[in-house]
Amino acid sequence: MLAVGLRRISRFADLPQAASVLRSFSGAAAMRTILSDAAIHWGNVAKEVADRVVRPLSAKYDRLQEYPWEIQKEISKAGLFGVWIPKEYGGHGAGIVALCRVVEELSRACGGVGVLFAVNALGSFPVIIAGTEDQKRRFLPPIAAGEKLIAFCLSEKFAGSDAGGMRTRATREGGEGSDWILRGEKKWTTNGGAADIYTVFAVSDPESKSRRISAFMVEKGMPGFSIGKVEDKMGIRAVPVVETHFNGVRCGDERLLGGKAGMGFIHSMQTLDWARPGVAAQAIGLAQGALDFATLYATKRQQFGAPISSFQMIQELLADMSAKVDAARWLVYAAASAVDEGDSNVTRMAAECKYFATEVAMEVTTKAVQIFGGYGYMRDYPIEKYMRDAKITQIYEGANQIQKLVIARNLIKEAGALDHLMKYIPREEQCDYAAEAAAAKG
Ligand code: COS
Repeated sequence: MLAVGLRRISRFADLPQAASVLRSFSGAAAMRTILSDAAIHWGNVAKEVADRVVRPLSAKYDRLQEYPWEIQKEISKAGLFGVWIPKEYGGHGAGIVALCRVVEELSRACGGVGVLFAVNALGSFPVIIAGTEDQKRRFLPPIAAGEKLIAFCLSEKFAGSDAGGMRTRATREGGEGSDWILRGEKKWTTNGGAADIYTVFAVSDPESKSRRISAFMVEKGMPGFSIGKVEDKMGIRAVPVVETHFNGVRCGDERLLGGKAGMGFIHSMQTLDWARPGVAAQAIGLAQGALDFATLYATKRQQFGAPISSFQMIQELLADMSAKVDAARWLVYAAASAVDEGDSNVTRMAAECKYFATEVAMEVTTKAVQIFGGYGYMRDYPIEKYMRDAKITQIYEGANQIQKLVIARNLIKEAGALDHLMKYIPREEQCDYAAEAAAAKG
């Protein structure tokens, strides 16, 4: 199934404008062969914005913990908010691999900005996946143009990994056919406050086992909607993470995602399948960014009369970091491509790349701090921020323990395809003398 994805991305083999950005990766030539034209183009645009605007402002917004509107405007001006949105709704229709390239390049300069961007994909995926035509026409074009930002409201204080355990309710209080009234609160709404649109999941049928949840499109300014606690975070400090409150928010059926109640949980899971490669891309951007600094620093830092890059223990660290970043990167592109192709094993691949790349990011950014030694621990050096930003990637959009559960569940589901191998596994038979004796006795 992965083969389908790889075939698709290799269609774009002839890429004259293949970019300077790719030169900075090992495997640049392979990337030119494998990535689509669009993915290369948008990755380059993102790299230019990241180097010109994001990197110089990264420490400032990390300290301030404020939304960096000056960066958002540049990302918007560059057309990046339209990358994943289909052309018919104002976007570039460049797909998930291109989205991942953008997230990777932004995150290489600042993990907070990487998610500030990527969270708009997370919020808008439910509309792309399941929205009615009217909802797509209404909500997607302003997001693609960077005029409106969107957030995704799934988690709650008591429903994190157990997303289905949410308590926010959507009730037709006036009976069948009346408007829905949303009551409840959501936790860890990334982009909350900055965003204009909120994709909100709520229990619409508490009696149902599998069709309990529906999604609603809520907008800033609607009566009953408010922002609660604004979190003070370890990392990704450029983007707000808040509690969102829904105290009697009235939604007509035109705000019910897809116009049909009960499909919300399934749509949230499909959304996460599409979005997890984006978190993984944030992770590889962070890992690559930290590796860039660690490599440079190792060649400049002198100890015992020589650059520390000449010491084998430092080389061992760098080699390990480099190999893992490359392995993670190709897995992310493969998973993103599987989403673009609608491959049937998308759920497993998305979880695998999210799990693997984010573990790599944590390891690589921690090792980068080690290479910087005492300086690496200090906030006026750029490296400790990578480690702080990396930590959240192991947690959000499904903790890595959940990713492993999803991987194993799906692997087991796919086991039927391996039945033809059964003939190579010896069949053991055990003599049952007791049964034989009983039968002989008659
Ligand atoms: N695509 C489509 N449908 C899916 C799906 C997917 N990837 N995963 C599950 N479903 C469907 C199932 O088929 C099932 O449908 P039916 O009821 O029609 O049979 C339904 O959803 C429930 O699935 P399941 O029984 O697997 O749900 P669980 O409650 O066991 O939860 C996990 C599954 C744990 C995987 C899910 O709750 C999860 O991903 N949690 C993490 C949430 C998360 O990532 N939060 C972060 C939010 S963004 S910051």
